[in-house]
Amino acid sequence: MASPKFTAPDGMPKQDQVNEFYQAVAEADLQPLWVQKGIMPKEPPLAAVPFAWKWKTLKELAERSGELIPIDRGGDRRVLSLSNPGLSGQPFATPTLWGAVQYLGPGEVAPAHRHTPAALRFVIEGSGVWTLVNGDPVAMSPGDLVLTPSWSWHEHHNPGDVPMLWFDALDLPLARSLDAVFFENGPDQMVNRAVDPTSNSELHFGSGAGLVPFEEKVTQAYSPLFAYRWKDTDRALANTLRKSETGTASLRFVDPTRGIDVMPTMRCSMHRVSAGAKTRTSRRNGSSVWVTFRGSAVATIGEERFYLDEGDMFAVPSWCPISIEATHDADFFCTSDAPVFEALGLDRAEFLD
Ligand code: 1HN
Repeated sequence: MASPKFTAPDGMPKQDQVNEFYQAVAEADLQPLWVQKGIMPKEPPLAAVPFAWKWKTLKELAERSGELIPIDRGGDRRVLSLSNPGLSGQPFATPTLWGAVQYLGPGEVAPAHRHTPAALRFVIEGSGVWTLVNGDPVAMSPGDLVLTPSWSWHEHHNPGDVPMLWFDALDLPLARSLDAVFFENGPDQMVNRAVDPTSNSELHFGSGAGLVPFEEKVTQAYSPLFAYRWKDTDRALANTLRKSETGTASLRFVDPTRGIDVMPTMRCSMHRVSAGAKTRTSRRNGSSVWVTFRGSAVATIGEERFYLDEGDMFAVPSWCPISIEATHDADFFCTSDAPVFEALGLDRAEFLD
């Protein structure tokens, strides 16, 4: 039936009226829902693929970048990003997470800047580096998790005589898809001070054993503790494993004052799998990036099997089943976008075995 306001020219065939209608809709920058395909798929259509990057390659290329590429203003960091082959050449490990290996040579400094995408480091190799987070010097050693939350000033210093290599993760792809990326350079004048390896953040919030400052209220969106030390993580994993019947232990890094994720966009966790043990097969929506910190294992992600050795990194896309079977006692660092899904009420997870 014709609408009261639009009368088709006398005798115009129906099909011509329909064609004219579609043309008018397009000219008005509108699109009818009924012709659109795939707008409400049964399950998320995935672009990112399960993928692993070998440490041998990451390390070799990071070292070569150290010899060939200076750290200058502009680039600011010597970083090789994990580029998921399913993401059309974008420098992202998953649709929401940036993952990378960063190399800082002896005597080098990565200059101060800040950005709204939140970042974290998980140290793989080296010693003697410290990073200045909002003026607080935080020492870095293998196995440590170090946070540089959204909009915090940060610069990295390597006054020692060995290079350091670490894993970087940022919520950059997420922030970018929200049009939320801002960036600012800091002063070129570097803070040059002898570093007490214990940051103020650790003195206040990192004593452990459930103790936090008596009256200090934390109101920011991220953890006031900027460093989670390997010796604490290792001890907590060992304690958990002692009472585990599965040969596996999984721990989450949290804000010590509130028990919530360390940052609002990235969950951080550490997983220990004893030689011969296997995790359950599970999946969740949202994606994650993993670092094999110690040992070796076979990970089954979706249909693919990945043979993992120390330093190998891998990406788990949304809704992809994953299980890990250790060939030697293995430890994994993992970061995911789970807090975002939970905050939005979009989280879904299940076990498949
Ligand atoms: C960044 O600031 C760092 O501060 C590392 O170490 C990786 C990737 C994209 C944008 C900024 C860092 C980064 C980054």
